[in-house]
Amino acid sequence: MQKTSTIYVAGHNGLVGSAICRKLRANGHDNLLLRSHSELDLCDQYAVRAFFEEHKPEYVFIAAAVVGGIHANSTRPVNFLKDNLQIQTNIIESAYLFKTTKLGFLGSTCIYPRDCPQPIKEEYLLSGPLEDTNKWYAIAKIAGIKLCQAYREQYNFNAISMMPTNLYGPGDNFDLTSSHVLPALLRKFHEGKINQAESVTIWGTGKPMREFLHVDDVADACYYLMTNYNDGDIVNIGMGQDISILDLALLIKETVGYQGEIVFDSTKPDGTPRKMTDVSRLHKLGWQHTITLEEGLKHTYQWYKENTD
Ligand code: GFB
Repeated sequence: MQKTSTIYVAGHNGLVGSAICRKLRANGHDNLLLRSHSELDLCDQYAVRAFFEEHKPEYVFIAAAVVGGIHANSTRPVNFLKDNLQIQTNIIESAYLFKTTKLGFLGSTCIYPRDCPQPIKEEYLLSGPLEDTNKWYAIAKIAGIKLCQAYREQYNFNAISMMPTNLYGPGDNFDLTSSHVLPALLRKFHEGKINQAESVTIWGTGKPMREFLHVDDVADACYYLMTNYNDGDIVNIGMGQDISILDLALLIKETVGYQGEIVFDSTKPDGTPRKMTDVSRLHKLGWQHTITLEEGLKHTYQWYKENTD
């Protein structure tokens, strides 16, 4: 990617897209092509095609997707499956048709089977049944990977697929019904502290294990792969360390300075028991994370206090 290359970041207002834009700008790439949802509906095939025909971006990051936590995933199956299939298919097809040099597709580690061995190697894809609470999203993302691979195989189109683990950071969604666990708990403990609540409720048993990578590390890895990797095989983006939801809650409680109790809502699902990436492929390619969970949490909590009511 040259400094003057036209780079389209689909989803630039989202958590990952905005971090990718920060990374690109920090590295001197100022020729960014950005469209908000109201300016370009990515589910509209004709609008996407017209946009690509007019602007012919040389590089494309697909960070646009319908995303959400365990509750949103289970309650909006059509959006998680249909909208994501449309968004990614429209962009990949148009990028190929209008001669984009290289495309980077962002997936998720929920593509892997629910009960696969840990840490999760890239080759475990499609080796077993998916987790029920995120199967719609997972199927859409698997289709996106396969479409990138199909365009590479049939037309030699340089599309790569990157699979970030659970991520968090500034610009995250803090809505308690649709968010992921980390922003939800930051908000719950913060509000518990402000309101001097006796307890804060966390969903499920607290036993599931998750891996959390700061979004600035994710953006750095995506940039690294876009500039250094040209293969059809998927690449995990993670730190290779996980933590139980209860330990995460305790860490957030301490970061926020909340003094009350933690209680569990066992009517809410746990989801996948464990999801930790094997990052040896990424490490071999030359990239490692730099932001620890403790540092990232402090930074994100600071951002939350400065940017939300
Ligand atoms: O982050 P999360 O919503 O999604 O939930 P997944 C992770 C774990 O945290 C689950 C528990 O065991 C939740 O029950 N949890 C505890 C909470 N308290 C809360 C809370 O207040 N809010 C939320 N949201 N969870 C997502 C997938 O799975 O991971 C997506 O649904 C995507 O498709 C994403 O792949 C990365 O980690 O279970």
